[in-house]
Amino acid sequence: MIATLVNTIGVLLIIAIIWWFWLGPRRGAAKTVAVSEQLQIVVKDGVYEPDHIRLPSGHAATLHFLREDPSPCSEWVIFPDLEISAELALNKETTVEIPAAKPGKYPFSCQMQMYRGTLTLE
Ligand SMILES: [Cu+2]
Repeated sequence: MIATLVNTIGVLLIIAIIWWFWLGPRRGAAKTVAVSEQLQIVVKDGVYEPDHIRLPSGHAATLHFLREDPSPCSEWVIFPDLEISAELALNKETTVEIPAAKPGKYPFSCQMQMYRGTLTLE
């Protein structure tokens, strides 16, 4: 009886964790940000802020990541489709060069995909 209860709680906990990190409502601002010379992305509390970035395609750009989250989870930012990964310094701005690329959606994330964002080139 107790074992069943413990198992049930364990399963519910796992579902809650999965929901929170992968399936739940996006906690990041879903706003789209226009291109600016100095676009800063703050890495904090499980989200990139902003997490949707729009840039003109065919132009190289520089993103400025400010990581305020000390957890190792947030240490790397990865753009798999652009073959970019960058180690983010804590409480310091790290610049990430985005090469000129074709229009499209380029997701980016930390290495465990808990932090997630989308770069749209258009
Ligand atoms: Cu992570």
